[in-house]
Amino acid sequence: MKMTFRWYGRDDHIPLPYFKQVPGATGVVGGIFHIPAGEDWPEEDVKNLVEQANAAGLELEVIESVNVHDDIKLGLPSRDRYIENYKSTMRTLSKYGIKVICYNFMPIFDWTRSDLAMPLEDGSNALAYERDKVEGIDPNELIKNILEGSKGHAMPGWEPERLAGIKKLFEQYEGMTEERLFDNLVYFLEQIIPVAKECNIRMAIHPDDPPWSVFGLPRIVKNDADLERIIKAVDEPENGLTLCSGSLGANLDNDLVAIFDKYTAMDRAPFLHIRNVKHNEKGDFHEVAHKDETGSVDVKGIIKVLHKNNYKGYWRPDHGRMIWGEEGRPGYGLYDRALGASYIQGIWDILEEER
Ligand code: DNO
Ligand code: MN
Repeated sequence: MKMTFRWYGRDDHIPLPYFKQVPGATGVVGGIFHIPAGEDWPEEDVKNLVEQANAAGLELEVIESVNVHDDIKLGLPSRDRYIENYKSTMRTLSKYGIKVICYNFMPIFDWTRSDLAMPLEDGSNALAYERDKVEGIDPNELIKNILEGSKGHAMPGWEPERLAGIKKLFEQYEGMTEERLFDNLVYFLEQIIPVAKECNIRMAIHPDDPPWSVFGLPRIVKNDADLERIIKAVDEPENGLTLCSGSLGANLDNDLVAIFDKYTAMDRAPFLHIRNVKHNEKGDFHEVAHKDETGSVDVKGIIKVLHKNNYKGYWRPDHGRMIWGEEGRPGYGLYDRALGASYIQGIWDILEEER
C-alpha cells in the first residue's frame, strides 16, 4: 500500500519536505482550498500544486477533496452547471497525474465535532464529539462555542465566511429525505463516472462523519449497507470508496474489519483513512493515538485484512492528537500522524515477513 500524508498547501503549518522525512512516505494528498465548491479548478493552480509536491520528492496522485456544490446535493436545476465544472476539474487533474479523487456527500457541512482540542489524560489534546453539545442545539451556537475554543481554526465547511449563508442553506434542505439525497448522488455519479473512466481516475466517496444525522440533515454514507448501495448504483471500478476507520468507527455497530475486507477484496476502495476513536458509555467519542488498544478501532484487524488482500492502493494516517506542544490545524499535526504511520507500517512489515 502507498503511504501518504494529507497536506494543506500554503495553509499548512508543516513544511512539505518534512513529510518526506517520515519513513515510508511516498506522497502527499492535496487540494486547493481557496476555491469554493462548484468552481472549475484553474489549470495553473493544479500544475503548481503537483509541481511543488514533486519538487519535494513526493508524489501527488490523490486529491482530497474536490467538494461537491450543495446545489448538486439538493438536486436543483443549477446542478448541471456545477457538474460540468466538476468534469472539467477532473480532466485537468488527470492531465497532471491524479489517480484518485476523494469527496463527500454530506449536506452543508463536512465533519462535525463539539471540541477541536479536548484535553486528554496524557496532556495531549484531540478532536471530540459529545452528543449533548451538538445534537439539539442551534448550529450557530455550536459554531460560536467551537471557534472560541479553537484558536481560530474552523472545521472544513464551517469557515466564518461560508457560515453567513447557512440559514438559507438550511431552508433549502427542509424536507430533504435520505432517498432524495441518494437519488441526487446517483444523478451526479451517472454523469461523472464516464468521465472518470476516460481520465483513468477513481472517485472515492468519504463516509459521513459522524455517521448519523446531525442538525436534522440526512446522511447516506454511514454503514456497509449504504456503501454497497452506492457502489452498486453505478457498478464501475471508477465508482469507489474512501474507507475511513474513524468516521465509520464512530458507530460501534459498524464491523470495520469486515467492511475493509469486503471492499478492498472487491478492489472498490482506492483510498483509506486509518485512525482510532474511543467511546464512552454515552456514545460520545474522541480521537486517540492510532495504536490499537488506545481506542475502539481494531487497527490490527484492519491491517491484517489489507495485507491478506494484498492492498495496493493509497492510505494515509488520518487525524492524530496534538502532542509535544505542536500547534496548528486540529487533527493534522505532524507528530502523532507520523507515530501512527510508523506503527501501522510496523504491523504491515511483520505480516509481510510471514507471507
Ligand atoms: C477528515 C477528513 C474529511 C474528508 C472529507 C472528504 O479529516 O477525513 O474531512 O477529507 O470528508 O471530502
Ligand atoms: Mn477520514
